[in-house]
Amino acid sequence: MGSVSELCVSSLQTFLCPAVKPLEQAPVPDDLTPEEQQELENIRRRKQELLEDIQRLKDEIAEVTSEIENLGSTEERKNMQRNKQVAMGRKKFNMDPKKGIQFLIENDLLKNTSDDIAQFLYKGEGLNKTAIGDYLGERDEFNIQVLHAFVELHEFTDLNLVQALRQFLWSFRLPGEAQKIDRMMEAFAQRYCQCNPGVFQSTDTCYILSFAIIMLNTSLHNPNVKDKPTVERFISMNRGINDGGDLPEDLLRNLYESIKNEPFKIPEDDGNDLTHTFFNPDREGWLLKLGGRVKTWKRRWFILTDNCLYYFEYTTDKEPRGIIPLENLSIKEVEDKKPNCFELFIPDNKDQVIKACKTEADGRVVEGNHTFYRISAPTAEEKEEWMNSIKAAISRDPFYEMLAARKKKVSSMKRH
Ligand code: 4IP
Repeated sequence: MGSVSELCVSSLQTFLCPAVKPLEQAPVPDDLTPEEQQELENIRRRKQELLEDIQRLKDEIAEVTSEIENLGSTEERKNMQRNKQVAMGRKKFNMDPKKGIQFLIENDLLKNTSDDIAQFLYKGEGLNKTAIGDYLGERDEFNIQVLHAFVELHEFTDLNLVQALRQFLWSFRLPGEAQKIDRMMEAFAQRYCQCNPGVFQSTDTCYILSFAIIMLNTSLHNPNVKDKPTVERFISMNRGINDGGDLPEDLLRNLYESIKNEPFKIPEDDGNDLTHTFFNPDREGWLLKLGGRVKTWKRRWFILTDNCLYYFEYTTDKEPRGIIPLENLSIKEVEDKKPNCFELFIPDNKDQVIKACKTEADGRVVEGNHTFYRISAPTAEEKEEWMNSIKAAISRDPFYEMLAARKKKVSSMKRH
C-alpha cells in the first residue's frame, strides 16, 4: 500500500510543477483584440484553477501517505506486542496450565470456548506436553469439554488401534493419575469407535484393548521385563473382551506385530508416565514355601503377575498348585532356620485365613488355609527383589482397579 502511494506522489511530482504558486500575471499584450484579451484571461484563470486543484490533490496525497505510514507502524507495534503476550501466555501455561489459559483469555489472545482452547492445545506450538496432559486431565466440567473437543480434532478414521494410539499419545503426555488417565482413555476410545464404527462391540472393549496394547508395549520394550509375551499369550489375554466375545485373531496379531516392530513414542519421559506408573515388571523364580497346616517346606516355582502370586510344582506346569491374590496383604522380613525369609500376612488380623486357593493332591481346587505365607529365597539379594516386587504389587494400584471394573462390566454383558 505504502509503495503504491509513494509511486503516485512521485509521479505527480515529476509531471507537475514542484509547488504551486499563484501565477504571476504577465501584462496582456497590447496587440490583442479585446476578444483575444478576454480569452487569454480565461485561459490564465483556468490554468490557475487547475494548478490549485493539483496542489489540493498533492496535499491530500501527502496526508494519506503519512496516515498509511503511521498505520503501518502501529499495526506492526500491535503485532509485536501480541506476539510477546502470546509467548508470555505459553510460558505461563507451561508453568501453570490454568493460569496460562486465563491470561490468554484476559488479553484477548484466545476465546473462552472449549473449541478454541482445544485448537490451541492441539496445535501445541511452544507448549509443554506435560502441561497439555495436565490441563486435559482436569476434572473440571469445562476441562472435560476441552478434552472432548481436543479428541475430536484427532482423525482416526481407517487407522488401526495402534496407529491411533500412537497419534493420540504423542499429542500430549499422559498424566500419572489414574482418574485422569481413565477420562482421557475413555474419550480416546469413544472417538476411535466414532471414527471406526463396527470395529469393536463397545467403547469399553476399545478401552480395555488400548490398555492391553500400552502394557504390551512396556512388556516388549522395557528391558526390566524379562518374560516377553508371545503373540499367542497376547491373544489369549484378550479373550472375551469384545462384550463377552473374542476379537478377530488377525486384528490382535496385527496390533501385536505393530507394537513389537516399533515401540510407542512417548513425549518427554520424566519418569512419571504410564509405562512407569502402571506397569510393575513381573517376577518369577524358585522359592521355598512353608505349608499351611502341615509345616513342610516345598520348593515351588513362583510367578508374580496381575497382583497375584502363583506357585507351580514345575516351571512347565500349566496349572498352578496355588494362587495368592495380594490384595489386602502385607509383607515383612522374618527370621527362620531357613535363610532369607519373608512373610505375607493380613495386617492387624494374624489369625484370619488369607483368601487364596490351592490344589489338593487329588486335583481338587480348594480354599487355602494359611494365616500367613512364609517364604524363603535362595539369596539375600533375591529376597530383596521379591519383597520389592511384591510390595509394588500390593500397594493399592488404581489402574488395576480401573481396568478390573471395566473387565467386569464387559464380561457381565455376556451373561445378560
Ligand atoms: C503340604 O505338605 C504342602 O506343604 C502343601 O504345599 C501345603 O499346601 C499343605 O498345606 C501342606 O500340608 P505335604 O506335602 O508334606 O503334605 P504345596 O501345595 O505347595 O504342595 P499349600 O496350601 O501351602 O499350597 P496345608 O494347609 O494343606 O496343610
